[in-house]
Amino acid sequence: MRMKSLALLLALAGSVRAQSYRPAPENLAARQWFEDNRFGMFIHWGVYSVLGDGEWVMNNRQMTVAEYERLAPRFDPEQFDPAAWVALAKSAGMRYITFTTKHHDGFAMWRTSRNHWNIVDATPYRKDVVKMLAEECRRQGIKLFLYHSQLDWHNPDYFPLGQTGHASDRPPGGDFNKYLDFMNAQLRELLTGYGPIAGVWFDGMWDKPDADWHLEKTYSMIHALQPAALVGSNHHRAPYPGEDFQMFEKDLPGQHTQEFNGTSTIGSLPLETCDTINGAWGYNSKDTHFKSSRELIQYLVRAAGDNANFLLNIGPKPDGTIQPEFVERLHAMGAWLARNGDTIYGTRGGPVPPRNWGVTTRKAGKVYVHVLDWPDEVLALPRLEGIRGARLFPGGAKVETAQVPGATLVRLPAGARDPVDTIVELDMAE
Ligand code: FHN
Repeated sequence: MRMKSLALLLALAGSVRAQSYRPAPENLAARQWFEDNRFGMFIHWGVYSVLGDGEWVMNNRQMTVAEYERLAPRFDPEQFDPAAWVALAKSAGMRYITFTTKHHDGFAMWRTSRNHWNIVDATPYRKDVVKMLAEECRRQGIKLFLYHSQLDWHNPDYFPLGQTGHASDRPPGGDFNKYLDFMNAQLRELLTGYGPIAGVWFDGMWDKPDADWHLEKTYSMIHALQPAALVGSNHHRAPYPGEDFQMFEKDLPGQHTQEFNGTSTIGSLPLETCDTINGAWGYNSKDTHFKSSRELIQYLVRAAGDNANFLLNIGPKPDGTIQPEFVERLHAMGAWLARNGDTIYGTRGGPVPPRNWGVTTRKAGKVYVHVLDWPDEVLALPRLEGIRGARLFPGGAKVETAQVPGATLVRLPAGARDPVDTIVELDMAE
């Protein structure tokens, strides 16, 4: 009886701690940095890349653990060049990288001491990819977030199973709390052995949404080890205590075009949305449905107008190279940002809520009107007070504005039309 009440007290203490989570000053500063920098590179890469059929291949082809493990000896990314990857992200105007340390297949892309299902012990490559990437990110001054799957199709203690991974042929009867200890131990390795980590991007809790994940234990461990690291989880729900940012997948915040976003609601934390260049996260050799550079730039702009970051994915090939269709689009985005980045970096969404024709972004003394789908020549905005001047960005040609009851009218010069984004810069009284 006394043991029971002690356990209850400890559990309560845990949940009170999580409920009363107060982010450290360096965490608050990191949140601001995150919002100011707006654009990141998502990287899905692992043993699944060998089959060129996406990161869900183990589940989709109903492979057992034993069958899937045979991929590891074939994963030998001899052409992996972390300097080139980081340089590519930078050339696209990206300010951070979010790398899949472990996806749903449970495979660790670093030298873990917790099992042999990792890149150093199970592949001919034998190098710690997370370490190589972390060092290069530091060298080139870009921040590194760690994607980490809570869902695990490989670990026998991930039991009872959730909604996926049923063909893996693991013996029934694992101990889920033991799995969580394993997961926390792996996270501890990542947060203590790889220098400053900008954040942890969790995914997979949706597989067992009603299980007790003991989030407070995992989250408080991360905050204690690296107070500035931002914790976020792609659980498709409103944020839980202990989280520092909120992400949306293949949807702008608040949109519900994807089934899994059906119930997601926007909280008060910094926001991020992620998407793919073709339709795949992990390398898919057959998917040639590439979005155009225009579409990708416009998505970045719409995200900024929604006050959210854009995390754009690449799925490198198993040999470590990145396909030219991705490189070409990233360079185009970088070229656009080199000209127009002032209207994206360091801004917040608004003051006009997103519209079909486009969005607005703002920073001290400025509002940027991004016209993505050219309406009539005269654009009617909800009335904005304090406009001191208006011009095209960049370039400076004057733009006429007029105040009428309830609206601000902006006349877009016909010759100024930009098929990607016509930007009008408004000088505002501060
Ligand atoms: O199942 C994953 C998927 O493979 C990918 O990692 C994306 C990225 O946001 N998230 C999951 C689905 O919600």
